[in-house]
Amino acid sequence: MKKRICITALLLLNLYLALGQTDYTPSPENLENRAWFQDAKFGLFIHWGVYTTLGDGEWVMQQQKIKTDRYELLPDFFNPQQFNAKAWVKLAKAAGMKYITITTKHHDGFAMYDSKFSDYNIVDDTPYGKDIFRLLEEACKKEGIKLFAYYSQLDWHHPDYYPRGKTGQDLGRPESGNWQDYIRYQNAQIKELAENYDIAGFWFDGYWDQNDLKKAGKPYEDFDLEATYKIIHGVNSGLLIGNNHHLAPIAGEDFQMFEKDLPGKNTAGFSEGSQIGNLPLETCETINHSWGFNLQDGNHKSFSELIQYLIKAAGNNANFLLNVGPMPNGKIQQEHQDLLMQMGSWLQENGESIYDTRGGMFQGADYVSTEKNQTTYLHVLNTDLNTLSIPFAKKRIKTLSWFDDGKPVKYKIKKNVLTIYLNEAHRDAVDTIIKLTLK
Ligand code: FHN
Repeated sequence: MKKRICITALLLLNLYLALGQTDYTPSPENLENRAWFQDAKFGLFIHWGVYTTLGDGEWVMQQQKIKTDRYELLPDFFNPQQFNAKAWVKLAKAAGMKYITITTKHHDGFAMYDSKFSDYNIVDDTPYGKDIFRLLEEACKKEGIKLFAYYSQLDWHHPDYYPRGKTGQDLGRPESGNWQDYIRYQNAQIKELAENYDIAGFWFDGYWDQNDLKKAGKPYEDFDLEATYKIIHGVNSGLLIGNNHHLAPIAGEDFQMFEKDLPGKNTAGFSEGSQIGNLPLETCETINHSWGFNLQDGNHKSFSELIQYLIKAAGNNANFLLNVGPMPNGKIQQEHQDLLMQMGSWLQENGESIYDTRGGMFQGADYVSTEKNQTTYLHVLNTDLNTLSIPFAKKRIKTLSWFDDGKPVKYKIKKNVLTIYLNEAHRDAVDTIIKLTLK
C-alpha cells in the first residue's frame, strides 16, 4: 500500500510540474514582452569566454580535465583587441535578428561581465579589462536590439558547487563545499545582472547537471529554481526567463527553449522530457557544429539549411536562436558573417512571412505555414515538386497567390485535398512562398 501511495504522490508531483505555471502569474508587462518575443522570431546566440583562447569549444575544461588552478591561467591570455560591440550588434541587426543572447557565465564559472561577487571576471582578471556585456548593452540600446543574459547554473570552478553533478568531477576542487552558499552566490550574480544591466531576460543552462543524477535515482542537489525566478521577477516583473533544463516549463518561466530540435521533436536527444508547454517557444542551433569557438570546426551550415530552419521554427510557432562562437581576437569568423548577411537579405525580401507570425495550419514533410492578419504563408521547402497536395478540410479559399508577384496560383480541391501546381517560374531554390486567404 505504501509503495502505491508513493507512486501516486510522484505522479501527482510530475503532473504539477508538467502543468507548471501554477503559482506564477506573469505581470501585464511580462505578457507584453512575451508577445514581443513571439513576434521577434530570430535572435543571435553568442558563446564567448576565456575557453575561446584554446580554440577547442566551451567544454574544454571538462573534456581536457583541466584542473581549476591551471584553468585560472587562461584569463591572462584573453585580450580580444579586435572586439567591437557595435559591429557585432550591427551584424545581428543586418541579419534580421531582433535580440542577442550572450554567455555572461558558462560552465567554467568565469564571468564575462563586471561581477561584484567574484574577481573571476573579465574586468578584474583579464588584460582586456573591459565589461563586454556593458558594451553590448549600450550598443544594443542604440540599435534597438534586446539583450538576454545566458547564465550557467552549473559551475566547474566554484568550490561550493558541491556535491558535484554529472560533470565537473576531478577538476582539483576540494571534496567538500556548501551547496546553499553556492546557491546564494549564484542568486547574487543573477540579481546583479538583473539590477545593473538593461536586459530583456535570462537564458539559464546547466540544471540538467544535477537533474540527470535525479533521473538516474542518484543523490542530487536542488537549485530551487522558483526562488531564483522570484528574485528576478522581484527586480523586474517584465524580465523573460527561460531555462534549458530539458523539461516541461516550471513555474516562473516565461518562454520554453528546445536545443537543436524543433518543438516537440527529439532528434538531438536533449528534449526527452520537454513536452511543449503554453509559453512562447524558441529553438537554438549552431551555425557550424560548435557553440564556443572551435578551430577545427569548418562545418558551417549552408544558407539554405539555416533559412529553412528559421522557416520551420516559425512554422512551429517558435523563434530561432542561431549561435556563433566568436574568436579569441573578438572577431566573428568571416564565413559566419557572410551567412548572417545572406539571411538578412532573404528576410528583407520575405520577412513579412516570418516576423509577427504564429505557426500556421499546414505542416508536412516538404512544407510549413505561418499566419498573421488572416493570411496564411505556405512555405514549400522542396524544389523538386511540380505539384503539392495538402489535406484541406472544407475551407473556402478566397485568394491563393504567389508571394513574389501576387499573381494567382493554379490549384484544385478534391475530396478534402488541396493540390497546388508549382510552376517553374515561381519555384524558389530555398523557399517557394504562397499566400492564402480564406472566405
Ligand atoms: O552544455 C551546454 C553547451 O555548452 C551549450 O551552452 C548548450 C547551448 O544550448 N547548452 C548546454 C548543452 O545542453
